[in-house]
Order: sequence, then structure tokens, then C-alpha cells
Amino acid sequence: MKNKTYWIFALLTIFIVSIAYGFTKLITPKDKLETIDCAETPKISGESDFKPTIVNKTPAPSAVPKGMAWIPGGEFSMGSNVEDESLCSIKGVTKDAAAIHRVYVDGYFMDKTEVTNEEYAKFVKATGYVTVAEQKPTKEEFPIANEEDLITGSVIFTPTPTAVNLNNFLQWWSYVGGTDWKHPEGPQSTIKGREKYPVVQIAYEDAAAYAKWAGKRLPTEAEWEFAARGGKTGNLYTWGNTLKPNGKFQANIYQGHFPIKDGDTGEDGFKGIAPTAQFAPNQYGLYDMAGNVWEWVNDWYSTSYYDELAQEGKVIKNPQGPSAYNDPNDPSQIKRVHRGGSFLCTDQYCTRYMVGTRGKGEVRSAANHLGFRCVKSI
Ligand SMILES: [Ca+2]
Ligand SMILES: [Ca+2]
Repeated sequence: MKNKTYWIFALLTIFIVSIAYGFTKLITPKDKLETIDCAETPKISGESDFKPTIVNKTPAPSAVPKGMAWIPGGEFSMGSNVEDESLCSIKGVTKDAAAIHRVYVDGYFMDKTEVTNEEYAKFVKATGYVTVAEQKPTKEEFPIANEEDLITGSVIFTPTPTAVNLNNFLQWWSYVGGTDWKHPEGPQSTIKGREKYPVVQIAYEDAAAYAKWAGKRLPTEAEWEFAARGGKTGNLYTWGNTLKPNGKFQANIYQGHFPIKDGDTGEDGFKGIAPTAQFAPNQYGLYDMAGNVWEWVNDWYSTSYYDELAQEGKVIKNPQGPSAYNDPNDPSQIKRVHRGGSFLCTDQYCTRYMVGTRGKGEVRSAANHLGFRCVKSI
């Protein structure tokens, strides 16, 4: 099986491990998933450790940059005490979002939406920037790969022909040559007509390069969560504690049988990715802080980081993340944090559109459900 697909798959898309849902261990298989009666609300571990959010009184500066919202900053309880990975009680890795700990962030501006294809195209036109997916993998990076197997490309969600056990995500992720931000779903795909869609197939350095060019930066994980919570305390979602208030979805996530072909019913209005800002914004005027595409933040990923901060027993001011990445289940992959979940998050499998939960990704990996947004200090 030593063909191109095999090698690239084996050598490059091992990064998938850290892309989509940040799984570092396989999930217990669930047979006949469609018959499982999933809960309406998740199990919560113990008493709530959330204490009231105290929003700074600082008024918005007179000049708010175009397309950005003023986030006043303040003190809040960060993290999640949701027990399971999904509403179907699949045990997962949400434990990395515990313990809930107290954090203070200064005020900042934040992009109201995920960065769009149109915006990213302006950056590329101005700078000639070449994304990671467009760079040919090198022999130095993958010394045991055959030269002909080192092709440009990236990872795409590939629905399965039939139902599968959700114990191996390699079943629905594929490395496809010629995939990049301009061809987000493979070489034949295009972003024409998708100007207002979030840019995807973006690795961490691709996001950071854009931010720098735009005079902005990537948010810290704490800034991202403070903004997503919209000044509220301890809510499950950016909009409240009910997934579907009045029966209406509030974010672009996934309904239906995951991950089979045509399994996404699009009950929320969208099968797959959506243009930005199709659902109501949160209290700070931010769109899609839950769902649509995952968003890079600047922090290194460490499974134990929240526990370590909680043990300090004080308010952590403007945390910048751990000093190094640390994932004991997958130590060879260098990862930073993803936030917000995506159009592929489903109550059957991954509910990380819940506001306090976390994702993670290998820093040079991208996928068709991963983008970013920026912040700017005052
Ligand atoms: Ca959807
Ligand atoms: Ca998002």
C-alpha cells in the first residue's frame, strides 16, 4: 500500500489526530447510534464553580476598527464542567476544560466574524503569502517519505458511504493533494461565490501571518472565551443554556447521522459550511463564536493548564497560555488551541460548540472546518 495516498496519509495526516475534535484517544464505539436517545442537556459534574462575571466599565473607545467589536474585558470564570463529549454520553476529553478557574482580561477589539475568503485574498494579494497547505512538504520534515509522495495538500471531511462506529476518525478525514484555502474541498473546488464564507484550510502560522499584516493578533484563549460568553456567567452556550431556544438552532452545527454521506440534514439552515453571520450575534455583537468553523487561538495546548491555573487559587491576569505544549496522549504533535466547534460538531459525537470547551490542533495542519478571527489591543 505504499502509494502516494498511503504515505501522505500516514505521514502527514496523522495530524488529523489533533485537528477536528482534538481527540487524543479513541472514543468508545457506539453501535446503532441512531437509536440512542441523546439527552437535551449535558451532564454537569458537581456543583457549579462559576462565579459572576464582572465586566469592566470602560466605555468603548470612540474609534472602533471596522468589522470589530469592543470587548470591555473583566473578570470571569473560565472553563467547562460538562462531563461527556456528546449529548449521547460518549465519554470524551472535555476534562481538559476543567477546572473552572478565575481569569481577568483587559479590554480589546475583536473581529465580529471569522476572517472571510475575501479578506484573506486581500492579504495574499498584498503580500504574496503562501499557506502551509500550498507548500510542498520537505524531505527534512518527512525523511522517510518517497519524493513523489511529498505533495501539497490538506485534509478534508469525507463522509462515509455507510454508518460507521465513531471510534476512528480516519474513516472520515482524508488528505487530498491540491487542497488549500482556494480549493477548500479538494482541487476541483473553488471559493468563487464564497467571498463571505470563512477562510479555511488555514494552519496556525497562516492565521498569525494574516493577523500581523492586518495590524491585529490572534486572541489568547482567555480573550476568546471572555468574548464568547458575552458578559454572561457560566452559560453552556454563547446564547444561553438551551441548545434550541424556541426550537431554533442558534449556530451552524451538524444535525443528522454523523458522518455518513448526505447525513447532515441541515436543520439549522446549512448543510456544511455557511457564510459568516447567518445567526444572531452574542451580547458583544460577535457572530459564529459557536460553530461554523473552528478558530485558532494563540495559546499552546496543554491538557493540564486549567488545573494548574485553578491550583494557584487566585485571579489569573491576562493569561497567555502555558509556556509549552503538553499533551501526554499525543506528545509528538505540537499543538495550539482551537475554539468554538464547527459545522461538523454534532450532539452524537462532539459538542464542542459549548462555550467553555476546547479543541486543539497540530500547528501546521489545516482542514476544511478550521479558520480564525483576530483581536486588537487598544
Ligand atoms: Ca449545519
Ligand atoms: Ca466559529
